[in-house]
Amino acid sequence: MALKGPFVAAGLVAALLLGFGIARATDTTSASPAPAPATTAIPSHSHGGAVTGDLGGFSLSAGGFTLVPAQPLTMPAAAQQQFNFKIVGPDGKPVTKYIVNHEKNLHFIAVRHDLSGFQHLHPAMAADGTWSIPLTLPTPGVWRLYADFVTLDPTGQQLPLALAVDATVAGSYAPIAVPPPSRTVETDGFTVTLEGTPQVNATQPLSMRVFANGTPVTDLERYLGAYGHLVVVRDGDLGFLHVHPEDQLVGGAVKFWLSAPSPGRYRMYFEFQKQGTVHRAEFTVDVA
Ligand SMILES: [Cu+2]
Repeated sequence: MALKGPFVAAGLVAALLLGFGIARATDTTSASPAPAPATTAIPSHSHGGAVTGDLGGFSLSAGGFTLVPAQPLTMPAAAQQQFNFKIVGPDGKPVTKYIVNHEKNLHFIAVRHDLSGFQHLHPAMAADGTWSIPLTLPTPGVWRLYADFVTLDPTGQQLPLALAVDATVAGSYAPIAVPPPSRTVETDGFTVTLEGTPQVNATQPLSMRVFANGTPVTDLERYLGAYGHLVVVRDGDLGFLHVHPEDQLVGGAVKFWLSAPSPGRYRMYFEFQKQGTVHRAEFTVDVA
């Protein structure tokens, strides 16, 4: 496929073809995901791997665009501070034109380097292109801060990007081992199960089911336009991808389509909403 090996959501196929102009070559080894419904907004899915053909979130710059923090990258633990930054474009000017992607112009995600912490936030942009978010990093350690957005390249093509910067929180760092792989996760009184096994360079279904008291939850709500959001971070280099499921629930499950860029261990942060509250289930997945 044109996007070599990134995790890609099936709904992406149509969005990519229509929205990003990237053809998807035949992948004979993979299942054929159904095209996204025509009602899907374009582009409705971002994914950090679109530009390089692999995971994103490795560097301050990609595709001619650079994340420029406005303050030092050392922060106190558990203290809220305003985190400001700009995205500077190939013309040297702050970007102010973004394409709405899942109801937001920019998604801001923080992950501690040992993958033990996760936050998904939505900064506000001032007219001059300065993004601002009240940020509290709760524990010492190095945190990767991802800015996930879609903008326009100099030719006017939509360009999805995941730029990243590391911030250090002072204090005694106690790394937490990544939990072993499990197909069942308990969170906030829900049980979330994972079905499917990602493969390298072969698109496979990956479904999440949410249960409460052993009963399937049938009234999941859309959060930012989707029944689920999946942020995938690779253990070892924190390579990043933010993917979205099929537009509708499939047999009650939130169904993603994924292709792994490499063997290895991944942490998958699955967000879903019920009764107005967003919950998160975190899975460790080993790809052979
Ligand atoms: Cu999302």
